[in-house]
Amino acid sequence: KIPRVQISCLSAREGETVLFRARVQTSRAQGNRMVFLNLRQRSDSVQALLVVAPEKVSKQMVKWAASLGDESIVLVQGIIKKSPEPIKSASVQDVEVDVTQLHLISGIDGRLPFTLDDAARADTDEAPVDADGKPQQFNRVLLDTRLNGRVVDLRTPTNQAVFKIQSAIGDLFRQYLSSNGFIEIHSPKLQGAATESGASVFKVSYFKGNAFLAQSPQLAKQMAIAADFERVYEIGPVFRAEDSNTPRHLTEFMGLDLEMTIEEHYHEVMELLDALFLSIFRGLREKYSNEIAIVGKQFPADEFKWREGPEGTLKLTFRQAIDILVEDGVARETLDDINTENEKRLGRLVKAKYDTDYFIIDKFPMELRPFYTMPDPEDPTLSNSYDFFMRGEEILSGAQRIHDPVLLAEKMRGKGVDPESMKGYLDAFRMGCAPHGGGGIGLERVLMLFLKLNNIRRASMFPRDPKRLEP
Ligand code: ATP
Ligand code: AMO
Repeated sequence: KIPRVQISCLSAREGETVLFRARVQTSRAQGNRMVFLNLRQRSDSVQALLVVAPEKVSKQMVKWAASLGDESIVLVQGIIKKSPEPIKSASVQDVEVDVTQLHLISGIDGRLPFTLDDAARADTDEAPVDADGKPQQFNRVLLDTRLNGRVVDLRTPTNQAVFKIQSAIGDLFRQYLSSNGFIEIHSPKLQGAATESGASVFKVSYFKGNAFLAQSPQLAKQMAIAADFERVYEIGPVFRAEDSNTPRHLTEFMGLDLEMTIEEHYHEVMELLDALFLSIFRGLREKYSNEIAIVGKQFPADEFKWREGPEGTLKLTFRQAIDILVEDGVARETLDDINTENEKRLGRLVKAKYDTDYFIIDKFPMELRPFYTMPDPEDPTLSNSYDFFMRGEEILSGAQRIHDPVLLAEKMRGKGVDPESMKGYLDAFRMGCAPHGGGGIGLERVLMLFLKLNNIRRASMFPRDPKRLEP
């Protein structure tokens, strides 16, 4: 029986006859007796050739192989031979396949939206030049075109690596939390009312009435604490009906949320979230350096930096952050809140001064935070809340929560929320609930900023934004 193998293992198979399935990246005829095929499995490829030979490969077969559409899938049987020339690329095998049989498994119906070669270049790339410095035929593929033909775009080595890293972030999140006593929960995405003050909701019809898509698992994760689960997390979709056409907003994103009880101080939660991020960053650096390097070729980025060791992660209070901006010339009167532009500016200032792409801002003014946020007992204009940043953009928002139902109802009214409309949630606290806090992370933001992809759509396999519901 002929062994079925992976292209990535072909180098070790010299002299053997093997069988494998692959995509035809390109096929190129040389005369009418020979055809070169470039075969690919995900990010690995190998050169194969078909040569007319008695009782093996017919002339018709060579002609047919030369006509195979790029990206069709074939089953190949062949003998592994030493490559005639040394191969430079790590993803290209340094052997050649002498094809003895070829079967079409899945053909191409119509035209590809763009070639994989074109998609493998940055959308901003200049046309590549050949050995004589002459610009080569090259079509720049814009982001929108890529997203329309997303399935083909996702086949590039860069995107294969991006989504391996996305999966790794979820794995590392889960591993860290489950080894620290958290359990995973699954909260409903269909809701009778809003779940997050501030963000707008999508309304869907629900039998004879309406329902809303959850804007965060906020209420459910707090109620799980009231139900004595003590440490919970969720990885699930979050829906935001905000008409934000920016490089960092989606209308549906993947939320990595957690909630936990507090023993003495809300900084227990902040410290745990910080340790969680460090374990994600370390895990990526240790196990995914190849993938990070592949992405870096298409999206050049300075390596993501964070602080290790005794000094630890940089933690600023909101006031200190404002002072840094004021010192740099931003007018204090404009700094009631830190807008996106100032957020990025702060990121650059922090990087220059502290050499880190990752930091925390603590103690936000109460008026900037949702109703469920715990005021600072020492200064009620401030709150026990924090945001985390990567490369000067927010990736996490979190806080200690109010667990006293009277104060909670008062804060709801203050933000224009009718406590009656959230009775089930308020009741959870009327029946006793331990002090607690948590945070919510946007998975696509972490991925985008770690790899510096510059647009959140590149960090989502099939992104949803105000203008896109397809594919
Ligand atoms: P959070 O919801 O916790 O604040 P976020 O990062 O999504 O997280 P938003 O308040 O939605 O924050 O927006 C943050 C920044 O993004 C704001 O400073 C706002 O000016 C900017 N922003 C939001 N929507 C748009 C938009 N459509 N165009 C330009 N900027 C926007
Ligand atoms: P917040 O609304 O700040 O907080 O959301 C938490 C994190 O989710 C990400 N995020 C987004 N990602 C993509 N597109 C969007 N439109 C978008 N909006 C937010 C960001 C943000 O930091 N309930 C609180 C969390 C908590 O307190 O536990 C909440 O939802 O990375």
